[in-house]
Amino acid sequence: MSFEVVSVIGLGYIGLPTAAVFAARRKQVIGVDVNQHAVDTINRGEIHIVEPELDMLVHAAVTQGYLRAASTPEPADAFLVAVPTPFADGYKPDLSYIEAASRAIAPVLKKGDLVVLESTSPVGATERMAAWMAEARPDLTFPQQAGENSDIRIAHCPERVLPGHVLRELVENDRVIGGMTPTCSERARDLYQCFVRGECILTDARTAEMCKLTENSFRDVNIAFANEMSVICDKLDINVWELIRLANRHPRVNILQPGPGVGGHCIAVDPWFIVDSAPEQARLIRTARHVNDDKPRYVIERVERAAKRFKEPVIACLGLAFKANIDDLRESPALAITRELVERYAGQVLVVEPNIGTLPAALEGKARLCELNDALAEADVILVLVDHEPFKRVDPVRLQAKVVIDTRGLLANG
Ligand code: SAJ
Repeated sequence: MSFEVVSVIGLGYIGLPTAAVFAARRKQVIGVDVNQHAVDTINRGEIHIVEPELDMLVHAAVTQGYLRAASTPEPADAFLVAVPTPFADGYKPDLSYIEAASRAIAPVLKKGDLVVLESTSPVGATERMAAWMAEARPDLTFPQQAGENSDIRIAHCPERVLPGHVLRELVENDRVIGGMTPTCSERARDLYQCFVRGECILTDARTAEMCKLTENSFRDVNIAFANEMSVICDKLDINVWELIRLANRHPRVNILQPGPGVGGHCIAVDPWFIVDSAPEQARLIRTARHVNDDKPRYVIERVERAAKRFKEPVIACLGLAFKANIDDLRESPALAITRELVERYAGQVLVVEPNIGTLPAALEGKARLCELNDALAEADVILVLVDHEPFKRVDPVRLQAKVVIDTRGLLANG
């Protein structure tokens, strides 16, 4: 049975591009979001998030009649759940969005439907999603009750796309698909193969959940290693960037880059889901989180030490985004550091962020958003927080009389 109508629940950074890609393959797509503003924006053929080329794709999908947004679920042949999974107090995973989505989908489910959880989730979340739906629909059977004969097929297929490259990676990346039964996996593969050019690899739901958490934890642990090396090198007066370049000449060494901390909504969150599931065993993963979370404090202390030599130091923060060449400030260590600095150096902080037009509310009236040239001319301390392209072209002559604290190895890279 083919999938004529596909519904995507949650139209954020993952759900909207996924909905648009299905629509581009001429599926009838119903996008569902509780945010009425997002629904209205999409139905006008516009978008409410920033991702290269997404605006054109959504505009085409809506005007050609393949994509439509709604605020409550409607019947479909496949449902993809792409809602947030943040952590609550004590780094506990918060599954309330998945629960709400499951209960909202349940009334429109019919025999033969497929439900796929795409949200990054702790191990066991797919089974819980199935349980919530089964509770609401005792007239249908689910894999936990009827195995291969179930009316509803359920799988986990975590997204793995890199913000800024979502549309290319959605199509090209391999997908790990974990069904609650082998038939569930195969149904989900049939769905994804309509746009995925990478390989679709089948496994079970728990392994697929853990696979996504493992990928992001692997990256977090490796960034923590780089961050720890940078602190050790500062103490021993060694240029960490040169050190890493040299060590990476070894054929089996590939150290990542230190920075001001780890931002975004994935790498700094997902490892906690493993820690929560296995608190006694996940020692390295927990420590890596602490090492990375501690880096902003370390950067602030360095700035304070450097600023002491000036009576009224002017500090230029280069970059606010959570990584290079994007405008996304969410969970950004650069923003957290700048916020802290404006509290300590009121009226003396300049911000250069080429990807935004106005300062975020937390900095409004407390710092001045300015051009790179002006900041370089006025500041005593230059603090590089993000490796945006324009910062790489700064003439070293302009930095000669300045104190430079370069958390990304752009200017001090030598
Ligand atoms: N960072 C460093 N040093 C590095 C690499 C990154 O400090 O060498 C920092 C970045 O500056 C940023 C943070 O880490 O603050 C995260 O950036 P990122 O580029 O590593 O990852 P995200 O959060 O944009 O996307 C990740 C990706 N996961 C992996 O690469 C394993 C992406 O494929 C996932 O789909 C995404 O998380 C997600 O949604 O889970």
